Amino acid sequence: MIDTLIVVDVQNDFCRDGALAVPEGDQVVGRVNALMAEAGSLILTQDWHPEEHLSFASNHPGAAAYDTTDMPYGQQILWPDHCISGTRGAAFHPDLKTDRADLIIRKGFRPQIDSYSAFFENDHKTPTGLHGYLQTRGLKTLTIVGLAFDFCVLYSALDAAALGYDVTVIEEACRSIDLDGSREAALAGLRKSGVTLA
Ligand code: VGL
Ligand code: ZN
Repeated sequence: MIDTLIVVDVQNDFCRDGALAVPEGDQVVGRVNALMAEAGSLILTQDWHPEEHLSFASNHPGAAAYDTTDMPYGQQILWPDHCISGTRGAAFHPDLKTDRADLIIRKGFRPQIDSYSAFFENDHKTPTGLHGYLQTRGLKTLTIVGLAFDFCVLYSALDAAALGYDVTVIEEACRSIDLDGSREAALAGLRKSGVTLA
């Protein structure tokens, strides 16, 4: 039995043929559906960017995808255009059983700042509202799964642990982008922060 399940960004653009396809991204869908069926509370996140979002390489003249740039809040990887609000790429994977979700939280909608974590934008200060929601519902034990393990799942889990939640990540229900060893770094970071890897 899972107390509160947070399903991160299982969206078309992170799956096969998507704009920012995570290798084997679709393969989590079956596993995630099974976990959702046994969750007490269910929250989904959705990466949700305007076209002019500054995490897109296309909005930085001369830049290529996967370059990095300095933003006021720190270093930012520049991504291919992805999860543009309202497009098919931003929609959940068609086989994901979303109907039981209590809450869908969208993130990354401010043009000037990216948001990997479900809790805070990449300045680590601007809240998404999820912490307030969980607090007011008294939900303290979180299981996090989804895409991508080494970005949005990672930062969500680190923030949750820092906020005092009891956090488990089920790695087999996640897949990584794995940019320059980011998967290994994510595993190490999660272990160090007291997140349970199941
Ligand atoms: C993500 C890169 C850019 C993710 C979102 O969901 O992990 N990664 N936007
Ligand atoms: Zn994004």
